[in-house]
Amino acid sequence: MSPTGTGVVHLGLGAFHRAHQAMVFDALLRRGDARWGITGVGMRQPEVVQSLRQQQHRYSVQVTNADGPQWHTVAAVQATLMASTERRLVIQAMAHPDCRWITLTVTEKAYGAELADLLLDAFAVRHTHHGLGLTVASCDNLPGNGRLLRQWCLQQARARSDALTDWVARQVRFPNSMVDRIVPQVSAEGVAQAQQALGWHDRCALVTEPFWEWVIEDDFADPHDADVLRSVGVQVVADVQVYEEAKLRMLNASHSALAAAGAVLGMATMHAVVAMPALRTWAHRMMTHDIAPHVHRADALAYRDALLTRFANPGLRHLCLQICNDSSQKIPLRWVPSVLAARQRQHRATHLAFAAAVWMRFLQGHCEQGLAYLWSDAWRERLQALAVAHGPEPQHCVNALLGITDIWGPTLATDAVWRDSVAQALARIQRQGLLPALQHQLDTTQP
Ligand code: CS2
Repeated sequence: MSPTGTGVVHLGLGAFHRAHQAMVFDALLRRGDARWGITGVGMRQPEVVQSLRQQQHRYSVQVTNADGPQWHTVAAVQATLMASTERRLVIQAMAHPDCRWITLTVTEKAYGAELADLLLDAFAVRHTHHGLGLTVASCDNLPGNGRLLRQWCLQQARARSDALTDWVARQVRFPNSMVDRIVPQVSAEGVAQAQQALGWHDRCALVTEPFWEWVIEDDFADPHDADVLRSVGVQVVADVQVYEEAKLRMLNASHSALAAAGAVLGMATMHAVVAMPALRTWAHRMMTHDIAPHVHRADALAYRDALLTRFANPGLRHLCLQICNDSSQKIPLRWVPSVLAARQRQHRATHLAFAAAVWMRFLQGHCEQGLAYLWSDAWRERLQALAVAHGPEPQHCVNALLGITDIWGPTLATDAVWRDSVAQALARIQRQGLLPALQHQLDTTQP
């Protein structure tokens, strides 16, 4: 199959893309608009690309809710490539005149010169061969994701030539966007359910929730795309900042806090964690008192309630350890802005301080029953070594870990109120266990 000639090239072929944007583009293709077929590019893990190729790129998505599952077969992915071994073909696909959109879900940590260089190799071919502009939509959980990617691309372009820099600045649009849908990694259980329901062995079968949201800035190479996307439920808006801020600081922040607590308690899934009243109440109060007052989304409290209901979806089996992956990259975006906003107003942010303490306990790498767990994070070894070395001395542990300015920024390590709140919470967690420490926290804070 030709790897070129699809309207969309997507970088980062994880579960999220396949149960989110790929389904949006699938809806457009079903209406007969052939421009939205996808060449899906795996960035690192070849397994998903190999599996998709074996099943002619079709896969099923189970949308699970209280009334039982609904099954969808997605046919939008029409070709696949591996960036690590087929770079030339990836560039060819992105440079092809039929390619109108590049979408990205490459995770927070991938934003940098290497990613920009890959895009620029394709932009350079476009610039010299046909000059057709395109839309590059970053869909990663980063504030100002499109703007950030544009900055990286322009910076790398300047090192190449003024003409290319001008072309990128004029012809490539980088809308900011906020994407939301809970999509756990493929699991053996999901694959077995698909086999039972659909009668074929779909090794790429996914499970997701009914809710999905894609809010994207109205800034496209082809301005008609705004109405096309709206027609299938995408929200095209002048400014995504309010949505993206609430999503990162409420959904992702409470997700990370609950997931770390779940791991420490030896619980596997998010659904089990929010089924525990104390943990649910903690997340509720964290959002009510420490986060919502500093976000600009008008319906922040209704949003909070909807999030807790979504986390409780029993069909999702979203693993706590999956959410704990890359926490060193996530915390600066998910927790720190709320802590800073709260501290600026002399608010203690006790529930976020408790979250920071839970994360420090999480870093020790074993649950309260003594079983070791593993998670992936470029800084895991360094963080775990610090957490273990200072384990018996909570105050030292907090000083060492809060001192990492790449995570917490320059001011929090010297904020005595914040530091003491975290240290007190960590000391209590270590002395009494997480749930008794949390109960104490709930008994001594405002409902
Ligand atoms: C989660 C997100 O894994 C994580 O860190 O918080 O993937 C979350 O499920 C999505 O952002 C929901 O849209």
